[in-house]
Amino acid sequence: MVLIRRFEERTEEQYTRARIGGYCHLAIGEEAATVGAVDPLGDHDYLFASYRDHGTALAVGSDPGAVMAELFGKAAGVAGGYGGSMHLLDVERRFLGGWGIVGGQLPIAAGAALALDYTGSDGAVLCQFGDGATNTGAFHEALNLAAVWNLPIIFQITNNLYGMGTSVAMASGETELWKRAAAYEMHGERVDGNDVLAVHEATTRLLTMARRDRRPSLLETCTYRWRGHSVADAGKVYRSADEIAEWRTRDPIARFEHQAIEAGTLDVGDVSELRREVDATVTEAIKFAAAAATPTVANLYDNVYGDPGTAAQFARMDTAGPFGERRETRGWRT
Ligand SMILES: Cc1ncc(C[n+]2csc(CCOP(=O)(O)OP(=O)(O)O)c2C)c(N)n1
Ligand SMILES: [Mg+2]
Repeated sequence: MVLIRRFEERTEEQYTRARIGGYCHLAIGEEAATVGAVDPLGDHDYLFASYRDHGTALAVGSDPGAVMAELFGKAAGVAGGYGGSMHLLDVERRFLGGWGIVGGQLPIAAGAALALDYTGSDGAVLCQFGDGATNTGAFHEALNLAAVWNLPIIFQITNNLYGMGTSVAMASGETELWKRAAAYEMHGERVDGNDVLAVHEATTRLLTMARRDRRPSLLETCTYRWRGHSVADAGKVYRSADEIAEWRTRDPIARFEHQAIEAGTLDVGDVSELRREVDATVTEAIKFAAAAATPTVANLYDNVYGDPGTAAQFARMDTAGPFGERRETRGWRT
């Protein structure tokens, strides 16, 4: 959680230095909802996330340097520099993305769960998404399929109370989002998403339900994003300063730090040492990303088309004209 927090703070700073292009969504304040759910995953389980995915990649163990390099659009990034902030990926760790379309990952995650079932794997799928995604058709289609096919999947709503600038109260007929599971006779529950131990306990239990009992579930983790929706939004127009201040008093990291010190698992010295290590790791990640090479245009269509013939066709493409080969375009006009 400390790594995610520091990584996000430094990412914000790097964005303002124009080292990161495109969209950039920070998850400061949501660390416990991410870590508490990702940590219980085992060697055969798969993970999906929304575009607010930096913390998810770090939680699954992706190299911070490769994650930062992806944000910088560099070839050494986790998606070769092709994906950027919203499309982080670590297939080796079974993290199948970062998805930019709201709700887009849900049917794909259900498909992955079907594949696990079909191949007789004992793995399960954890699919994370925002409260806004629960009002898309894909949410209902995916939950319905998961229910009728008994798929081994946990649908995790990271309820941070807002879509871009629209509150859950304004957008949802039922604001207790976990109750939507009832429409599919699926197990649903809500936990405090700023309590890492509560999220961990619920996810561990629901993973067992998915793997052993072949029962899908809907887990709502309630949290708050401290920053705006993206770096282009200050996040202060549609919510009050009091609300933001109130949620900041429920800092998930400070809370766990307190719990761990009380329990004698950590002492104050351990915490400062951890923070020092994390600072160094993130500084190193930025240095690595800044020095890394950019991808070449010639490789732009690698990994896009399965047919090697298509890739060869694009390799011959005139870079000045986006659609079609130079030879063909000239022939067209005469
Ligand atoms: C299908 C679709 N519609 C609209 C958008 C634009 N959009 C990007 S993020 C977002 C809000 C989503 O909110 P939520 O699911 O709560 O996730 P959060 O940003 O809070 O993590 C919207 C509407 C999109 N990316 N995809
Ligand atoms: Mg939201």
